[in-house]
Amino acid sequence: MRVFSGIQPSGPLHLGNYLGAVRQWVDAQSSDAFYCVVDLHALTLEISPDALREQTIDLLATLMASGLDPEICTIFIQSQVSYHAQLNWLLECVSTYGELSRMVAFKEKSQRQEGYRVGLLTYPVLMAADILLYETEEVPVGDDQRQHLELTRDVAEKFNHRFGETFRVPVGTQPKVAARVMDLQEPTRKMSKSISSPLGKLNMFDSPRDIEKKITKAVTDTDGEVRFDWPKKPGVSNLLEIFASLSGETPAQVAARYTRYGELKSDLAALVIETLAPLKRRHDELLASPDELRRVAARGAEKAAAVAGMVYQRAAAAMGLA
Ligand code: ATP
Ligand code: LTN
Repeated sequence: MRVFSGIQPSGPLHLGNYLGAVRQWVDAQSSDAFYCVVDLHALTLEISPDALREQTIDLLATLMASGLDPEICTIFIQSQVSYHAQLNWLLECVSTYGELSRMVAFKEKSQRQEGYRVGLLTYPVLMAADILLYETEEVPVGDDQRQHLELTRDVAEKFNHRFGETFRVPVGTQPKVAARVMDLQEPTRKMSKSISSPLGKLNMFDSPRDIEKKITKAVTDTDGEVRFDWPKKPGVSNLLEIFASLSGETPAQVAARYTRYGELKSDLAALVIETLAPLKRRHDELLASPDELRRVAARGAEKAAAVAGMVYQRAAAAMGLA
């Protein structure tokens, strides 16, 4: 099964990124899996060149510390495989302004940036290029990426219809629990790197004290009953989903074991700390050898380019490029 997914080097990963995306990647890794640090996508954010460089290497270390093994799968950096930017242009010429301006992520993010740049609008086309270059069958992502995946499928189908069978049409996959981890302070909105407040997001490498503090302060409700019920009890349901995702139970099974919020929160904090501690140690070790991380990326880019080059040539020829 050909698997592809990508993640932006836009800052430290939070628990939503880990449970919604990265852990699925680890489960799906094989010689047919390609995972990409999408640094070109991160250029749509306000980010300094030094920060982008540092966060890109840090993200590589985070992915490997989470269990991705470059001996098993291919891990690479998007900008090191030039076909992504090249196919992006070809696909921009089959995508419409209308479909891109309907993307929810664009509508939200463009409201936050005054004089937003064109890259924010065309962002999902580059994402489609990422995916289609690898003849991808499955794209493991969190729930918030569903609409972008639909656009990728539409673009692929439109291209195939107009220029002949060129791209495989992929599907997105989400985990059964924790596909949409919510902000701990505003549990009706997703935990986000760029939008959540410091108390609202649990970073993978927060200190044990911070993890405890953030979970203790997580917003719940006043009826005091531990019950899994998203519409009525989003705060508690969010904690139950996170717990279940880490313990391998269902949220209802976890709920059945607790009567008080305090106990649920302190056990959840202990479980999060215990799960993440070895990953943090490994992350720090890996970061101590940045040259080795760069070698991993270079080898990954070479393997990725061999596949992407073939698909890019096919698309370019189909469109009539010489
Ligand atoms: P930003 O806020 O900067 O857009 P983000 O936190 O949404 O960042 P991304 O880098 O856009 O994170 O997403 C990386 C992966 O993590 C994607 O597959 C995305 O679906 C997933 N993901 C992001 N947030 C969550 C969340 N709260 N719950 C589950 N999965 C998530
Ligand atoms: N838009 C995605 C990141 C992303 C991606 C991809 C995910 C860029 N290219 C290709 C899957 C496949 C996001 O998480 N914000």
